[in-house]
Amino acid sequence: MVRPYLREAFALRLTDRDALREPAVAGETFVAADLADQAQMAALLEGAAGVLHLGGQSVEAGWDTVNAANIQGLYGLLEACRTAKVPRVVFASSNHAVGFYPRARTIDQNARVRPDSLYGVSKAFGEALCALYADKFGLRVMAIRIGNIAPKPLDRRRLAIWQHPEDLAALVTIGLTHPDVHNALVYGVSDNARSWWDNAAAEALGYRPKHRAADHEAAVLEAPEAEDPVGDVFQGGSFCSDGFIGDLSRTKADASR
Ligand code: 15L
Repeated sequence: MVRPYLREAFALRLTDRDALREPAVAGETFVAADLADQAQMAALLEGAAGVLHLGGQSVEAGWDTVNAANIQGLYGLLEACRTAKVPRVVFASSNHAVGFYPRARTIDQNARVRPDSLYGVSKAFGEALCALYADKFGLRVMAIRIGNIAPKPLDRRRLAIWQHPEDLAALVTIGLTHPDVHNALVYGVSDNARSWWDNAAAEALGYRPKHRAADHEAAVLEAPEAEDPVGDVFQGGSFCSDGFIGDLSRTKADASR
C-alpha cells in the first residue's frame, strides 16, 4: 500500500520470499529473498541506502512461527545491515507492543511495553534490538508502532489507530532521510480525533498527517459491532481478549501504569 508513494521519492528494491501480488513497476525492482538466508540478505542489501522492514509475521501465531520470522529474522536482517554498512532502518513495530494499555490512557513514545500477544512481544523485542544497533553500531533507526494501515478505518477501534498509507509513507520517508533520526520511536497513526497516542516525537521530526479518521466516522459508527468485554477496554482489542484468563480487576489495580 505504501509503494505508490515511496517510489516517487526512492528507487525501490522490493523483496519477499514469494512472488509479489502486484508485480514491480517503473521505479521498482524485485529481488526474491528469505529473511532466514544470510547470503541472500547480503546480496539483497548491497548498496542500499536504507531499509524499510515490513517483513515477517504480522499477526499472532505460535511461538515457532513468531520466533523464526520476527526474532531470528530481524536479528539476521540487522546483522546483514551492519555487515553491508546500510546506514538506516525503519522498523515496522506495532500497537500490539503496547496493546494492554487501557483505551482510557493516552500514551507517548516513553510508554513501556505492554504486549498483548507473542506477536506483540516480538515487536517489543524488535524495538529493543533496533535501539541496540543504534546505540552500539550507529545504525540510524526509526521504529514505528503502527496502528492499522488501510484506505479507511475498518471499525470503531481503528477510528483511534488508523493510518492512511500515504501518511505511513510520509513517516517512513522521515525515518529514511531526516538528519536527526538516531533511535526514534513514533506511532504510525493519521490525524485521528479519537487517538490514544501522543505522537509528539513524530511531530518534532516534521510528521504532519494529511488524513483524518473523523472523515469516515459516521460510516463506521453506523455498522453494528459485537461487544468484546475485555478487548473493548484495551488498545490492542481482540489481541488482548484472545486467551485472556480471569477478570479485569487486576488491570484496574494497575491503572496508573
Ligand atoms: C497489527 O500489528 C497487524 O499487523 C495488523 O494486521 C492489524 O491486526 C493491526 O495490528 C491492528 O491492530 O489493527
